[in-house]
Amino acid sequence: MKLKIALQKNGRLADGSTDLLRKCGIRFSNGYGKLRAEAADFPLEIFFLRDDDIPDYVADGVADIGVIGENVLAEDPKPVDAFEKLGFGRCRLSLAVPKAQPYEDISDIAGRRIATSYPNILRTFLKERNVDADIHEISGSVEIAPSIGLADAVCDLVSSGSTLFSNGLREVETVLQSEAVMVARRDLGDEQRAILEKLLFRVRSVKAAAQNKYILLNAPEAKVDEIRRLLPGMRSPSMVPLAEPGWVSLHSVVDEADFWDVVDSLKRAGAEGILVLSIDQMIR
Ligand code: PRT
Ligand code: ZN
Repeated sequence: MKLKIALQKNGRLADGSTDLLRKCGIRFSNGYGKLRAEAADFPLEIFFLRDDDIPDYVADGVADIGVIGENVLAEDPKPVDAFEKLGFGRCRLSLAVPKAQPYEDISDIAGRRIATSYPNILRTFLKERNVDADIHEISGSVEIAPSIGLADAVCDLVSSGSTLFSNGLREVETVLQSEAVMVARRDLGDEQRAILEKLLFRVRSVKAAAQNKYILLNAPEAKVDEIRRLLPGMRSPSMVPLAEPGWVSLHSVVDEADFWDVVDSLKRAGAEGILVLSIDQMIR
């Protein structure tokens, strides 16, 4: 018995998805043009598909689980369970208008033509704000619609913002935040569920590791109490005596989000020789 997972073949979620499996210790080959692979050391069969097709494949049970952008499901809901955010493929669906066009608030969009590939999400967003606008659904290159006279505004996915910027557009509203999410079919059998639990345990260890750094530092014994208070650690920091009398080395784990602040306070408290390392997996 194998668990079948559907991943995007090419595109913005492809590398994140295969990297995640590899960090989970799952090896497989996904050479050019390959549509199917079997993992060498985990009961997993991998399908490489277009992202838009993945929700249907999972809903129909052709695949048991899949990785897609939350935006895809929000636009076109399917009977699948989205159960685990994966921390990559982050983007937002935003409204943008030409730079020179005045914009105070959403009421300025009323009566305008908005080009988008996300008509359902946009319609709901506008309705909730009692704004009536003309939604033009187009399937690609949404950002050029205003400059060719097709629309007065766009509603499109944004990550760095450089596409909007180079098309003379400015972001004025965030309609939806999105990231890659794992989805599953609703009628998974017990055996598949057991494999999924095993996979999820690894996925969560990889995610936790990405959110943390391993930190090592040297400190005079007299400063240890003060420095310990700055280091949360999983339980408490490890402490190893240095060859030089009166000095110790402290090891701990810090949150990736504020490790620069922690490093600054550690230096002020007398820490020296600070090393910060990435963590591959973190088992809680
Ligand atoms: O062939 P297939 O159908 O599988 O791929 P696709 O072309 O439909 O999808 P793809 O690979 O473009 O996007 C897949 C998923 O990646 C999306 O559904 C989102 O969940 C996620 N994602 C994350 C993004 C972006 N970031 C993103 N930046 N999807 C699209 N973009 C577009 C954006 O609209 C802009 O046009 O990328 C362009 C560059 O963005 P900036 O802001 O960095 O300039
Ligand atoms: Zn697609």
